[in-house]
Amino acid sequence: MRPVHSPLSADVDPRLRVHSTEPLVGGPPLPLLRRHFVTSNDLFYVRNHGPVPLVDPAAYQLEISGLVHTPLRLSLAELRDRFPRHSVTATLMCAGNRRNELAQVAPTPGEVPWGADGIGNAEWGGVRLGDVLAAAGVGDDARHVAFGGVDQVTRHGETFGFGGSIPRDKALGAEVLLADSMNGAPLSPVHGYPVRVVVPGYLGARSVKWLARIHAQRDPSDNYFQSKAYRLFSPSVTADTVRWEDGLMLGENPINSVICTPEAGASVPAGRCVVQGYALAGGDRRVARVEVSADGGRTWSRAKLTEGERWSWEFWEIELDLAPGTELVARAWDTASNTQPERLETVWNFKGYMNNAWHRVRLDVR
Ligand SMILES: Nc1nc2c(c(=O)[nH]1)N[C@H]1C(S)=C(S)[C@@H](COP(=O)(O)O)O[C@H]1N2
Ligand SMILES: [Mo]
Repeated sequence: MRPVHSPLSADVDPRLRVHSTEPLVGGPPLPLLRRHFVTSNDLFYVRNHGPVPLVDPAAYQLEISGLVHTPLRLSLAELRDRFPRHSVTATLMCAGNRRNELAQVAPTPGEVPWGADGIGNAEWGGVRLGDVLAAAGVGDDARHVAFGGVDQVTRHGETFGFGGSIPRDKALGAEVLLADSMNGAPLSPVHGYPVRVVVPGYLGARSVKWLARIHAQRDPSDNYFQSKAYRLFSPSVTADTVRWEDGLMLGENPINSVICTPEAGASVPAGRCVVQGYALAGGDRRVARVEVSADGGRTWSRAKLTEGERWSWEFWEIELDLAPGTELVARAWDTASNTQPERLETVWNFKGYMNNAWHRVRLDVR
């Protein structure tokens, strides 16, 4: 399968805020994102690391190898015919979501300046990874399942594929799909056509697009995007002092919440105001509570959770009295009683991952 690359940046919806064109990276304005519980395909954030590969569906082959009893090579038709179809409504979020707030502490040079727009919720259709792994027969010694994409990425003068792995137990979960459809339509080229992995509850980087290979193995992936990038370093580490092996391997998302409307800097009249946002829990946890403050975090009120699903974000809403000088703040708890840290300083890291500090929005209240 030789990838053919094409710049598809011109095809993206003009409402997306494009953070980078090559590779294509962009997300929607927050009020638009918060309008529909299921994000439309044209507003779903895009995070690529290299050129978009155009895969010929007739030539497509998915290889399943490694610590399996029966290695498999499946065409698109075989993948669809051999395994039952399932669908899961699930939220994907980039580990870099909310990175731009971290610049208030210190810059994160060379990283995509995501607002809170690196997230989307879609109904994914396809087959269960667990069913495909069962057909191949995963050996007992396989503790991790690794994925490789068709796309080629260049970093530090070297060109290699994008990849990552998840633990075996997660890979066998019914919620993990090899998806070929997104909200009822075939995956578009930028979102991974013809097949991508969807790993609900984990950082978006594990939901490998343009999937070419599945490899059962003893250890986690040694792909650059798991062994070096997408690792969490202490706030004291910088690009100059980094020892990559010290980074924590990212996996499940932390509990997070974001205010979407009103948007930061919006002019709003003093008095009653409806505040809306999203919250997301990681792993198999759910959002248990969202609180919002209209006075910078001194007093809090509990927001109403208006819409949610097992593997999706939770939409929340609250009506608050706004006075001049209002700073709105949001924080959430998950079902394991984890909550968000107050200060950006405690979560800052030089790669800018997993910012889940209290979300603050300053308004112009008149
Ligand atoms: N093959 C491949 N898969 C990939 C990526 C990539 O660059 N190449 N980016 C990852 C990252 S970091 C994220 S956040 C999600 C984004 O998926 P989306 O662009 O469909 O929103 O895809 C992941 N899968
Ligand atoms: Mo990401």
